[in-house]
Amino acid sequence: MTYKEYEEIIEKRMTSARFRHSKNVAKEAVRLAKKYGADVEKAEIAGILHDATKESSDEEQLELIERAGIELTPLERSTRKLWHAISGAAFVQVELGITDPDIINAIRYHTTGRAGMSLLEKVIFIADFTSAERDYDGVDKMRKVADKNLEDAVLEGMSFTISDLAQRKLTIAPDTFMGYNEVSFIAAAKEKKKK
Ligand code: DGI
Ligand code: FE
Ligand code: FE
Repeated sequence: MTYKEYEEIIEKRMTSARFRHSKNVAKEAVRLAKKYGADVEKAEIAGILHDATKESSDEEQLELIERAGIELTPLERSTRKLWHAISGAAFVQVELGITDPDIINAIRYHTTGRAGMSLLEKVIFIADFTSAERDYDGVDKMRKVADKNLEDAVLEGMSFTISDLAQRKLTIAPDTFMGYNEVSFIAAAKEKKKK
């Protein structure tokens, strides 16, 4: 299937505002992929599809997850915010027939991130933070860092999410803090080398 065909499928699954977000993430993912040498075509496809199930019912999401043979951990099951990334990865496999593991993982981990992210996973993770319509406090800084260094941007994004969740006393997924620990450790080692 082509990008345009995926776009048509996505448009029917969500409000115009979220569709606009999805198109903006695809566009930003293409920009970042070109800048950092990721696969541009995969970045555009993962970008348009990343929130495919964000507006699907709980029942539909759980069914997709089951059909894809994915087992939720107890924490994942109890954190509804995390479902759409998992059910989105399931949707593109079972409904669209996508088999590329990098595209599937980019969708699967776009919300939490994780340790050992691929270049494409990082591109989608960041594009979701820096897409054109985003206007949260700190987005300017995020865009600046994303234009300088992708790893620093991942650290910035994960630190932003963890601070926000901790502030609201919400559960933090292990993938989120494992990802954070990996990139913060690497950043600290880099700083040490400079001295
Ligand atoms: O789908 P989007 O709105 O474009 O963005 P997203 O997929 O990053 O989802 C953001 C939401 O997910 C936001 O409300 C924070 C939440 N979130 C991200 N990581 C975690 C999380 N929520 C919990 N409880 N735990 C996490 O680790
Ligand atoms: Fe999302
Ligand atoms: Fe998104």
